[in-house]
Amino acid sequence: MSFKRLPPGQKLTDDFPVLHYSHVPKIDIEKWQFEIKGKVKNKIKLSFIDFIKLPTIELKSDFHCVTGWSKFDLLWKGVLFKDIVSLVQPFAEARYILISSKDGYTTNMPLKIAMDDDVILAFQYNGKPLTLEHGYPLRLVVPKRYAYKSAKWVKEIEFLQDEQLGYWEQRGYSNSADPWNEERYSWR
Ligand SMILES: Nc1nc2c(c(=O)[nH]1)N[C@H]1C(S)=C(S)[C@@H](COP(=O)(O)O)O[C@H]1N2
Ligand SMILES: [Mo]
Repeated sequence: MSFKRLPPGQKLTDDFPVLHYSHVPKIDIEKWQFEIKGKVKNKIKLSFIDFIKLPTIELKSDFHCVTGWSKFDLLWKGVLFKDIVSLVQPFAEARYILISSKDGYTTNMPLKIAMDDDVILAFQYNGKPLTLEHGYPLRLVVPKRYAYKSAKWVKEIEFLQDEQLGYWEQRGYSNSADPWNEERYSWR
């Protein structure tokens, strides 16, 4: 059976819609910090200048919002999440992550999912810095999950032994969120 690039129930769009649960936060790039905390050997706090000194890559991936739109071939530049993981060295009991954003949004996933080789902390889209509405200065991109896992305005990632649910995961959206299996709601 061939792999269907467009997941079931999704419609392809050419533009790049902007979607978030609340407001676009104010960002002061001078004061901005990215923090990794919790069950890791090397906790880190990086300014934006230091973050972009990490080894970066460019990659293309698709994007699938649970409300039904998908977009193909988004070009991101940033740091692979698994490179961050090598840097912070999680303890063996760290099995989950909780991502927190400047607008108060949170989302979560098993560390294993975030270790996939297409999961990136992106600071550029299509060769330009992220726009504020798409998550400036830094967003997570998790192409194989519905886009509510792709947190914008990321400021903190906590490594956890026990799972903690994020904003939509607490409100009836699927925790696993696999688009090809149409895991949209937690009561399915
Ligand atoms: N911080 C934050 N990240 C977020 C959201 C949000 O409300 N706040 N919404 C999510 C949802 S549901 C979607 S579809 C995508 C939309 O990303 P975009 O606005 O760049 O298209 O952001 C995700 N990341
Ligand atoms: Mo979404």
